[in-house]
Order: sequence, then structure tokens, then C-alpha cells
Amino acid sequence: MGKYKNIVVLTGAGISAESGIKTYRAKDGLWEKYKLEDVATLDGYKRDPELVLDFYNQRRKDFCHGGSKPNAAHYALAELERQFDGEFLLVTQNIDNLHEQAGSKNVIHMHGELLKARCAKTNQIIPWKADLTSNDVCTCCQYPLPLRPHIVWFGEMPIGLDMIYHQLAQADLFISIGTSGTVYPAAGFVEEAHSVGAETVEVNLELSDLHSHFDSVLQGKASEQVPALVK
Ligand code: BV8
Repeated sequence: MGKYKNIVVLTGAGISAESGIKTYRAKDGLWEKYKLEDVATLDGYKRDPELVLDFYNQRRKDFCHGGSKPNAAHYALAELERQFDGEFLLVTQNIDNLHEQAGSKNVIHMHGELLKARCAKTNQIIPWKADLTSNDVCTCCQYPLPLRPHIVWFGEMPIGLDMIYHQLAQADLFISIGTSGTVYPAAGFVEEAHSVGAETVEVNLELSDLHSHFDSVLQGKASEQVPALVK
């Protein structure tokens, strides 16, 4: 990694799969059991807030009590960040905090975080590990407003895009790990990196929708491929 000056890494659900967290589009994935429109859109939340809150409460409980721990891929990225002397940005589409548990510091959760809630009006974010109900209100507004999951739903603006595009514009290496390349704007990052001449690498169990856009594709488990790639 010594020849690079500015690395951007994007991770998706596949990096947490070996830590026991369901991915979205696998056979037993989340979108097989729930309609995305019902549980991962603002309209779905307005239509049936209890259904959406239950969906995230269950995932939060599964995550907190399921004993999920970072795997070798998470630790390898944290080590890379620690010893890399150039600029390093880790962007994750994941809402778990396994990157932080593994020691990663500079992480952008572009699709939000499962263990946080947000004020619907001020966007103030607070840590939240318990069940979230429609009776839970923010403490920041004059007229208490319901707290909502700190999750970016479909149709909502992802978090940190300015910083992400700023770093992509200077990157000389872009690594995508464990993502199907289905969801935008994240799926467009490889083209952004290409446009500035960065080297692009995909690590994925199967060939993603975007594999042909990458200079190299390492097909296999993240816990095996990532430590080998970044050492
Ligand atoms: C937006 C939170 C306005 C919810 C999620 C073009 C430009 C901009 C937007 C769009 C566009 N075209 C379409 C859109 C709209 C939409 C979109 O992309 N729709 C798709 C379905 C076509 N995008 C949006 O709405 C976004 N917002 O557009 O705002 C805007 C306008 C202009 C510019 C900017 C913004 C908001 C998208 C965010 C939605 N929220 N999550 C929740 O999590 O409950 S998305 C959801 O999908 C998750 O965050 C997830 O991370 C993400 C992507 O999925 P993956 O992580 O890739 O997971 P998946 O299961 O699909 O794949 C896992 C992969 O891992 C597989 O390939 C598998 O092979 C691999 N794998 C498995 N095991 C392993 C492994 N790999 C390695 N090792 C293993 N062991």
C-alpha cells in the first residue's frame, strides 16, 4: 500500500456477513422477507411507523444480543488506517458499528447507523440502543417531535456525500468490499474514482453488478481477501 497517497474504501453488507449479520439481497436476505418500500422509505414510515420501528428495533436487538463481532476484514481495514501515512477514508453503507468496534476511526456511515436515533425536525442525533417507539420524543425541540431511526431511507440524501466525493476526486486507490453495486449513489463511486485515474479493486463473494468497472476483482470471502490485499 506504500505506493498510494489517498485511499478510499467502500464497504457493504458483505463485509459483515461473516460476523453473522444478514445481507440484503442474498437468498435469505432482508429484502426477501420485507418489502423495501414498506420498511426502508419515508413514505413507508409515514404510512405505518410502528411497522418500520419494529423492523429496526428487531435488527437492533439482533445486533446487540446476537453477539456479532468484527471479523478479520474489519480488523485489516482498521490496521490499514492506523499504519497508512497518506489520506484514508472508510465509507460504509452498513448501519452496524463493527468497523468502529474493530478500531476504525475515520468512518462515514452514508446510510445511517442502527444504534442512533434522530430528531425529525432538527436532525439532532443521539445514541439509541433500546426499542424506539412513537412515544419517544426528542429533547431538543420546543414542541417534542417523535424520534426516528438514524437511517437513510430510499429517496433520502445519503450522509457525507460532499466529503466522499472530495476524497474520491483525489484518490489513487478505491477498494469496494462486499457490496452488490445495486444502490446509488454508492454504486457510482467506482466511476468517480476511475475518472481521476485511481486504481480500482473489488472484493466480493460473487461478481457484483459492477465488477467489469473495476481494474481488478478479488472474488472470495472478505475475511480472507481483505487481510491479504491490504498487508
Ligand atoms: C438518494 C438503509 C437522492 C436502510 C439503505 C442514481 C443516483 C442517485 C439515486 C438513485 C439512482 N438510481 C436509483 C436511485 C435511488 C435509490 C437506489 O439506488 N435504488 C436502487 C434500489 C436502484 N437510491 C437512493 O434512494 C439513495 N438516496 O438517491 O437520494 C440523491 C440524489 C442525487 C444524488 C444523491 C442522492 C439512498 C439509498 C440508501 C437506502 N438505504 N440502507 C437499511 O439498511 O435498512 S440501502 C441498503 O442497500 C443498505 O444500506 C445496503 O448496504 C445497501 C447496499 O446493499 P449491499 O451493502 O450491497 O448489500 P447486498 O445484500 O445488496 O450485497 C451484499 C454483497 O456482499 C453481495 O454482492 C454478496 O455477494 C457479497 N457478500 C456476501 N457475503 C460476503 C460477500 N462479500 C465478501 N465476503 C463475504 N463473506
